[in-house]
Amino acid sequence: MSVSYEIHDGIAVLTLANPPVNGLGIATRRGLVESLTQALDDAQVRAIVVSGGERAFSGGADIREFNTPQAEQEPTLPTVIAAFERSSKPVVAAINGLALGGGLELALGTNYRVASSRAQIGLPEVKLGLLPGAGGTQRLPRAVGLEAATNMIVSGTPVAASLLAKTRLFDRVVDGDALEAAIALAREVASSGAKLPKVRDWKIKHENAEGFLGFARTAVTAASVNYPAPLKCLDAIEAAALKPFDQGMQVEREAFALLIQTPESKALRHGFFGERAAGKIADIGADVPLREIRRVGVIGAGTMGGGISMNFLNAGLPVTLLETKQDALDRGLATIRKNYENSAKKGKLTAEQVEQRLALITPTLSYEDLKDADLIVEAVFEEYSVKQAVFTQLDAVAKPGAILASNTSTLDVDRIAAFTARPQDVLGMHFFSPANVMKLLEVVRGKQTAKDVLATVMALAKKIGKTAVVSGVCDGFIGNRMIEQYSRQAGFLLDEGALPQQVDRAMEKFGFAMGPFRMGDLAGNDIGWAIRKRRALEKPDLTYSKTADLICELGRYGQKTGAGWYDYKPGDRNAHPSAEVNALIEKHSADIGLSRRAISDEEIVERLVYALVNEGAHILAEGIAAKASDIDIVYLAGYGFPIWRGGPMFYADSVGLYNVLAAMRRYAKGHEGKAWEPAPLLVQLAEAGQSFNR
Ligand code: T1G
Repeated sequence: MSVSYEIHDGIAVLTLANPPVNGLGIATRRGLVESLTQALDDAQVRAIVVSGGERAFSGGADIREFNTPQAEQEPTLPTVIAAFERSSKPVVAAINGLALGGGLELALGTNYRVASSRAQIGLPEVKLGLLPGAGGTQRLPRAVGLEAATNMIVSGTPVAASLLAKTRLFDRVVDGDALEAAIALAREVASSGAKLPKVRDWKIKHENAEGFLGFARTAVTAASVNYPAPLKCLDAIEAAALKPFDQGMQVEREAFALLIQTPESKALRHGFFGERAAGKIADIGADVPLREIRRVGVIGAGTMGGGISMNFLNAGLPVTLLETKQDALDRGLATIRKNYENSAKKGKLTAEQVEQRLALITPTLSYEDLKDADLIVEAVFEEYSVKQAVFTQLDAVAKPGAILASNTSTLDVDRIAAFTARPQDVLGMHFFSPANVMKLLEVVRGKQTAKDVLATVMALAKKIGKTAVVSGVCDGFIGNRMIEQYSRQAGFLLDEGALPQQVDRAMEKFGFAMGPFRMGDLAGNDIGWAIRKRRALEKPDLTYSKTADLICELGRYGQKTGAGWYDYKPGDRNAHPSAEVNALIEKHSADIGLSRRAISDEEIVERLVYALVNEGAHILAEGIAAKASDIDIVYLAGYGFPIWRGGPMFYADSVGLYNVLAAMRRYAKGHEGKAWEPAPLLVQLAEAGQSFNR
């Protein structure tokens, strides 16, 4: 039953019951209309209350239905809302928890609204590449005013009901449960005989609507270059301000029909569900008990250890921070303090909160102080000998059942686990620098990692605000293993005729936050240099452009040395093309007998992105990633892949795997063509006309 029906002394209470968020799928929409009809036909019913229960009024339309026949199946949401709006009996919405998207639109179709003060109120459709498609763009401006509605709709950011208490949107805003107050209001209005208010009849009062909308359009145009939805939101809001209601509804309906078919919206919805699906592990059900994490130990107070510690401190978890030397420990603590004080300067934290978080740290030089920790994360030097020393000591002092995690980004977690007598308690937690900022966390599942250990860390990741993706054990896990192929192609393109600024510009135009060479200069080119040296011993046939080594031999490690692929000026982080590096690249092409050629941006983008896709296909086939959307989430959350393109695997699906494979086969005939050996899974799917994200 998706809508329950009860009578409380003449007041019909319709309660949405479609957990977890009362999504307004077809069954719920039908249930609403049937319950409304029942209440209208029941002579003893004097007024009607629509409730969602305590947790959520409604999280909106059921996004899973979009681009399927159910989404258009009557009663559609506009039909449901129109039915409530023409009700002959007063209808009061009781809003607890949240009213988002279609949920808020449903409430806007009732006569009265009562909200709990902390309820989250919003129209987040724009974050899915859509606009409110059930009257939200027409009713919300009438209820909260043109400017507030424009901000809410174009940003998609919800606000607490208490902030809207003085607007016409709510007739009552109460602390605690809104249902009782809604039933009381229903009794009042039932006996008042007053004309039933309808939001659609209200006027939008603004002294200069056209001026405001013109200003908003300029701002939104600049901010939404790759996203069609925000400007469509403005078109509909403008119609609300300047046209009769029904004409405005038509503008909204046409815009919605267009946006729901856009690749951007499909990509954003893929990201929405992909992020949630990443937390679901096929062989670990909700019945797996979680270990309690009350106290965390972090080993290493360097950049990573400090950032990792802050994640737990921010979630209120005490951290015992261990270093080997007092000065290193002091430096680490000072850096954590500086980071928090910077946040306080930006108003993100109060001075008191800074002290509260710092007070949760127990600095120490002794492993003994880790004996009560429920989880210990090491962020020490990337050498097996160092890891072995750490895990041997942890094995001796950590309490039974403590989870032992390595922040390693390249080493074998199974080999690390074997340094202990408790491999079932060991896994990888690969944070990305800066660890207190980057959302992505690769959770590396060792062969012997226990199910409850993995489930506990995945739940903890959500608690500390990370987007966690499970990776199997391989060199580079998911993200770095793929970025290595991406970087190889970037280097080959330099040998063949491109320059760093052209490659970066092409990739940033495609939508990457930062091209490969600017990224190298930021992260430090010496990191890749060290990996290539190691790789040369392990995989001598894995070729790279020598240019990256040549600039490192010149000490051009990047921003940290004032020069890398680009030149930098003191105090200026802007990357300036370097005549010296460009000359070195051009000379190198000659040295290897390559005559440079003009390379199109399209080729640059195809080669770098398809290099990711091909390695992703291997990762998928090997089971390192359980599903293609996990790979997409790694790239959306951790590598600056453009959100509106849905991630490398989703993007390849949207191009068509047939076309991806054809392009790869073209590149296989060129310089270093053996790098384009297609992954068998890619070939198999392309030939079957299938996609990665089934
Ligand atoms: N449709 C379908 N499933 C949804 C959903 C939705 N609207 N919202 C959440 N879920 C699923 C989610 O995938 C997860 O599933 C579970 O519910 C719990 O979600 C016509 C067109 C509501 C703030 O954009 O922001 O209305 O993984 O893990 O952290 O104008 O979900 O358990 O299988 O996120 O407590 C507009 C989207 C829709 C809100 C709750 N509404 N949802 O957060 O739980 S379009 C939205 C959220 C629309 C109309 C338009 C959050 C939440 P599973 P969760 P949470």
